[in-house]
Amino acid sequence: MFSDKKAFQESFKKRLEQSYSISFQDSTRAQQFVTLSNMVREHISSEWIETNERYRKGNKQVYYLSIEFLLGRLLGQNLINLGLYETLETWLADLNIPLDELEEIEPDAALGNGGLGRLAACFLDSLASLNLPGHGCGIRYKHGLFEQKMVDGFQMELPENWLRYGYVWEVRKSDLSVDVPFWGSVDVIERKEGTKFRHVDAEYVRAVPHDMPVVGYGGETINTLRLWSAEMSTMTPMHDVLKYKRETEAISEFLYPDDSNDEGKILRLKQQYFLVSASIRSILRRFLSNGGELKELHKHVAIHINDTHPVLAIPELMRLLLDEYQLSWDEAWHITERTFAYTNHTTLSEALERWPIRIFKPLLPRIFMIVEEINERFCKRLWEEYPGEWGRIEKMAIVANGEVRMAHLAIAGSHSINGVAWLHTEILKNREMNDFYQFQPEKFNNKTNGITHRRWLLKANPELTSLLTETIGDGFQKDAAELSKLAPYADDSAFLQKLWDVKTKRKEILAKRIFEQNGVKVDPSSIFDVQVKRLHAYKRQLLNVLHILALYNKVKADSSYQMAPRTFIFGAKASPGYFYAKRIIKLIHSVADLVNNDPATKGLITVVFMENYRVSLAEDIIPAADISEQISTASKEASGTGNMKFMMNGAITMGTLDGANVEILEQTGPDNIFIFGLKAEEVMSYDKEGGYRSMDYYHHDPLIRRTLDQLVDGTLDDKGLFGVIYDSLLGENDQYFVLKDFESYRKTQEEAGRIYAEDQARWRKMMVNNISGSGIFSSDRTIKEYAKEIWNI
Ligand code: 26Y
Repeated sequence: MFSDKKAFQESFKKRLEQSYSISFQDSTRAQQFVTLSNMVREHISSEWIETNERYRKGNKQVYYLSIEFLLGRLLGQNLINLGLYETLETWLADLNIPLDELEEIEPDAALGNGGLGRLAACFLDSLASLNLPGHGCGIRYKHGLFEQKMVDGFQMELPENWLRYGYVWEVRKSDLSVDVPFWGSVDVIERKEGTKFRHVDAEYVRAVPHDMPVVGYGGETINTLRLWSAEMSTMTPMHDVLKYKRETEAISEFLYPDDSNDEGKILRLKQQYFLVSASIRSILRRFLSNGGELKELHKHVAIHINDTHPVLAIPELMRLLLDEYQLSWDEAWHITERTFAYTNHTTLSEALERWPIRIFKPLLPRIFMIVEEINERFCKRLWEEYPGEWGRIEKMAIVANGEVRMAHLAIAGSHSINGVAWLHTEILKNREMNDFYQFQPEKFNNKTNGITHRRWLLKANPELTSLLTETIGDGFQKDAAELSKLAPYADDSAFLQKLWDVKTKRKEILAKRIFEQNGVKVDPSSIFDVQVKRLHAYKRQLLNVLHILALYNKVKADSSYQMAPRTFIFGAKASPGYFYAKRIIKLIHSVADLVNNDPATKGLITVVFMENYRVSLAEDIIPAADISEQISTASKEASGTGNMKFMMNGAITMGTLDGANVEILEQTGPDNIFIFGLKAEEVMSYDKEGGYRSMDYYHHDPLIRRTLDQLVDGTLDDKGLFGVIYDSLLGENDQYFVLKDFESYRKTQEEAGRIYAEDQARWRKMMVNNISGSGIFSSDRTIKEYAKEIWNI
């Protein structure tokens, strides 16, 4: 289909006309997009079948269970991975169809919030590209992450609707549906062979799989992402059918609905069990139909749980092995513990999941029984290890104080527990999970995150990709480690100039988009200083915006103050119920209004907030960045992955020694990164011992004082909107050390600006050293480590 230009063009036109009963001349870009995508999907179908056949022959399979997959758009990436992009671009151009316009039609598949979901998507790409048998299991939310609309500087959330025109990349497989039980009770039957359990009066929800192809680089391997959709089951007798329909379909309606009340909590827990019950049963079905022996399951199947959200997979597998396949507890546990591995993505206590028993038990009665049994046996082992140490055992228990602790269940039921960056894993081992580490140190390991260079370099930045290819050959496209070949070019002025031209080109493209979206003119020769990520207090967008305000004050107070012109670019969604985060978004807008409209700073400082940050927007922003803001309070960001994407695109990190920044520094060396602020040890020591008084910084630093006063003195608004922010810094002692790190940040920013303006040769060299050192952050490296050290594939 894609081997001959004439044949392709004919077939494309014909299919277009047949599908839409419209002449080719009159067809829309959307119709062209759908037609092309369908052709691509059909093109890969034989490889998809072959991949599955290959897997049937007995090699070990990995299943990556995740409540989020933040895929973004697929057409362009699939074409790149199939090696068809450039060909089709020219063939379509012949028909007067710009391929990039077709790509723009595709809605982002935004089935995720941020880092954790995007990591899952990068991992799928790496698994397929390394020809490894790894598949995703997730939920087909009808509405992905909300769309952010800015109204007067306030975030509004609109429902996202990625399925509105149908979705070209999925295949519905109704015949592989599974019925998932909720509520009801458990019947205990005593038999000679032992006790048996059965669900009684359960309400069933039908899980219908929708399979998506995951196209590996080179097109040899097409893995599967199976997303489950919730529908009415024919196993549930009809009572109040409307209510049943509503409650059933609600399960796959939205990504993470509000969980601030019990009703929302039940829905979240339903989603989690729905995902794992359907996935585990489909995994077992496939394993058994290929002639697998259950007692050998762990030798043929590895199941990875992405944070604790899918942790009920552990008791669900136990349930199936015990109740449906009549294994003994010890046999079942032996298999289960060897099958599962768990990744932790955060140390923030508010993100550690705990479910009240009063919610858990009635919804999942049999699962609760099993969790209690797991807990009892776990505590008994602890008792043998630590006789008499009640306090320790209670701290480590899985069920305690009326709650089920999901992280403890994950640790008990997995053979591997990993953090996502060196520092994060150290903190898990030595603090957050220290009791468990002491008990079973061999389970703990680190797997530093990565990103797929196929999306974040080849796809997002074709200009840089071409330049690299002409400079070091195309080997890096397959193997990102070859980016290190660029190192010698750090002193090659001809190359440095070309690199600069590429960056400028990408800044011009972004500037155009900013003008279209925000109506703000930004200067591509200014420093593009970028912070894009979810909005959260610990990520400290506040430090960034206060620094901008302070800089503005400095320029206003001293007209001789020299600075390189800067454009500060933000992108961030705040969780709908997170009031403080939303107020910071408003603050960014208010500062932008003040600064962008003051003739005194015109052309020097520009502030832009780009609405609706998402994967496809990131692909435009990241290649254009000069500075990458990674300024979380040390010890709070598990890894970060945006930091890696920026580095690979030649932006210089402005960061704390947090998450993977520590390892980025290791790669670049201290001369190619801007590090500032408290170290993790210092933060943790303040957290524990106290000794920090934010008020002192207000009193002793006139610039801080002047800047903070503006939050409440009417400079930015006259309705007291920013009192909460002012109070968090001074009244509540600045939990995230914004003021403590302020001066260090300001100085480091000044240094960055100075180098950019006065020592451009040095800056360009830094860019090269970042790109050449970024290969290790390819998710291919990460996935190889998982494959070898955790999954044993
Ligand atoms: C349970 C609920 C409150 C919850 C919802 C979403 C808890 C956690 C999350 C998402 C967490 C997340 O995205 N964590 C990020 O994971 C990335 C991939 O490992 C890390 O790079 C990043 O530092 C971390 O914040």
